[in-house]
Amino acid sequence: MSGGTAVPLCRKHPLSDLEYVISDSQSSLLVAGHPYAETLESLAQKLGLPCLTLPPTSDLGTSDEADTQEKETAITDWADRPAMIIYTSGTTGRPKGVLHTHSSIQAMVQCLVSEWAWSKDDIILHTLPLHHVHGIVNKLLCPLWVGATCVMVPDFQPQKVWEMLLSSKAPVANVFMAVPTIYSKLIQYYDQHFTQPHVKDFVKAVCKERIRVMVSGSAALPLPTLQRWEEITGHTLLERYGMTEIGMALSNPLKGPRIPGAVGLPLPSVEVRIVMNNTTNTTIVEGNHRETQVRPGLEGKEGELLVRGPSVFKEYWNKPQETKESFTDDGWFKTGDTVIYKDGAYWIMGRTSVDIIKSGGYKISALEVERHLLAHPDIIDVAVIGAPDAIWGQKVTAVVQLKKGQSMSLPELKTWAREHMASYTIPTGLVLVEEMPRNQMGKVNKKDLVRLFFP
Ligand code: MLC
Ligand code: AMP
Repeated sequence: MSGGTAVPLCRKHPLSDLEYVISDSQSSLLVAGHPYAETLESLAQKLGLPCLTLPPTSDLGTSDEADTQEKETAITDWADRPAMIIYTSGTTGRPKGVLHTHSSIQAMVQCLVSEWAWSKDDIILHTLPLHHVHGIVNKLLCPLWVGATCVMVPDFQPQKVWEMLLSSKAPVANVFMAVPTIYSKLIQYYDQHFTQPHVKDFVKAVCKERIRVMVSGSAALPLPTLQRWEEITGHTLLERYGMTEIGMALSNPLKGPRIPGAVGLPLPSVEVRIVMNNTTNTTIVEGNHRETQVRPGLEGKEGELLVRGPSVFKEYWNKPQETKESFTDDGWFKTGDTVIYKDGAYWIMGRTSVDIIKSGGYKISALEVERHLLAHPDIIDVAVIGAPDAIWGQKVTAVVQLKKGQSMSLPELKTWAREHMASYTIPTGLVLVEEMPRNQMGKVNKKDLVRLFFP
């Protein structure tokens, strides 16, 4: 309402990443939640910015004290004003700020509120970070829009989440959304701790009775996870597909059959195209919420997904060139995801670029990780790849060539990296090579590296 633009920060980012986001977004004020006051105040001082520290939650006034009278806002052109910038990693350069307007956020929210039938009686258990669309739009703004309740669980721990899902103490959650890694970790915990038949029956009965929908997204949901979750809870996870730049685009239905492994159809007001990779001229499929047209002879053929619609972002903050390059001349956003359309639904086949890694639902730029690792005094060459991983989707793995006579273990690398990198970007796999494998052109082929080291 004040006309400002919100830039959510990540609690797990090291100071250098926070500083980058604050500076790049040209933020003029820092707002620090109580536990982060010390960190942000010193950063604010360094950057010459004011910092507003919020009191501990327990000291906040109740709603009775607040001014609850509805006021008409004087701003009439709010719809196209900037509302929020979310930082996302790309294939090149440092993370980019994705600028959403009030109207693109409103489009995302209203679409999901109606498609997934949010109501004020809903209670969602919120276990995701707030600096990404999944956590801030799908799990926070949607429920707040309808007056539903969010139970915030800032640090995901499987035991805690199970306790909260199964407890009969109010507030009792009836909606759950997460990335596939969270479901895998909940399954792992279940298999280790809920071994008695009567406990298993209890878990299934409670989940079936209380929970109205469980959603998975942000990364591919492995079939074994979907199947095991169904056995444990009686819920077929509703898988959907989205992206920071476009909000949610494709979704299995709330009611009606959900196709395992597929991400359903375009949400209302979302238009999609599948075009031949590397050329946006040949359209394989064109579709929207209601209909799909497949070019004869190209059924089931892979291509890049393009998206158009009111929830698409406005621009990459201060990056007109990147913004231009990410759209086709006729205004379609190029997602960089390879998809197919078959059996009446869309299927995500992977990223077009090997330099984007998805681990735990986080998008990580391999080049950004390489940039950090190359600063290590003993590393002379490095290629970062995403190794397949059943729980994390992909595992950030560094293929490293060390200076002659040097040695390095994974724990040593992790300890060094902790100071410079966000925890979720630090490699969890290390492969030491005498010499970086290169093809005849002298290039590192990352697809070959994955095949070589993780056959
Ligand atoms: C990481 N770790 C691994 C690993 N990868 N350990 C073993 N094997 C692997 N392959 C370890 C790291 O070493 C580190 O350990 C820790 O995990 C840090 O990662 P983390 O992600 O912070 O871990 P954790 O606290 O366990 O949380 C797991 C998680 C979290 C799944 C809850 O990753 C998470 O919240 N993910 C959601 C991301 C998200 O919201 N994405 C949405 C993007 S929006 P240590 O020892 O340092 O702790 C979007 C659009 C859309 O995509 O469609 O929604
Ligand atoms: P982000 O840029 O962090 O918003 O991540 C968006 C990316 O996550 C997409 O471009 C996809 O690559 C991936 N993604 C999101 N949902 C799914 C899904 N259901 N299946 C496969 N990949 C997904």
